[in-house]
Amino acid sequence: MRPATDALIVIDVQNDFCPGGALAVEGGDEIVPRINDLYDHFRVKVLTQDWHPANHASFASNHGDAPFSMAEMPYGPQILWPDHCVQGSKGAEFVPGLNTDPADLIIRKGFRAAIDSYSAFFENDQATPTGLDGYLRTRGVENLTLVGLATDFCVQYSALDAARLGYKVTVLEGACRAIDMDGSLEDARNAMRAAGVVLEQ
Ligand code: VGL
Ligand code: ZN
Repeated sequence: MRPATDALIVIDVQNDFCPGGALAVEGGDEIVPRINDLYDHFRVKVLTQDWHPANHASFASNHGDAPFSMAEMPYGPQILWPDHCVQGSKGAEFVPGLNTDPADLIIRKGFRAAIDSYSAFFENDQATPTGLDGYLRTRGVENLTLVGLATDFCVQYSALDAARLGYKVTVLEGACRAIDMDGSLEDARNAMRAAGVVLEQ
């Protein structure tokens, strides 16, 4: 059992990011048994849930554009996604096989229509906090182990923000799967390593 300074952060293991979902990540469902086992080793366990209103600005459908095209937002360039993880939908639910009972906290993100939120810590403007840092800090957490979906988007952004906030961060790649568009997985691995994030299997 890890000490209470160590937290497991499970990123967005939701139906829409698994095969058959609206923004399916190849093999996304394969990581579920490993995550269910990992809970036993951590005293502090947090799940995140991507949770968008139907009029969300990251949805291509709301711009009349094709999914996976780019848009310019006030906070910078943004990939336009297929509608996914709409609040209250089946796609936004956690994958049925994922044990959610051990979670101390479930934090939702991406609920503001005008701004996307990949990271568990900040929205994509890099400034609006989700509150997770305050939660972890007030519980005395210093070390984070990140798992979930997708390695090159929400896991990467969470890992980079966590490192910037001063946490020691490990990403268990074996318990993650990637979207991998245009080399985004390799870019994410390089950026995480450069930020001092430890990549383990
Ligand atoms: C994610 C794209 C859009 C993720 C969420 O969980 O990696 N990616 N929303
Ligand atoms: Zn999303």
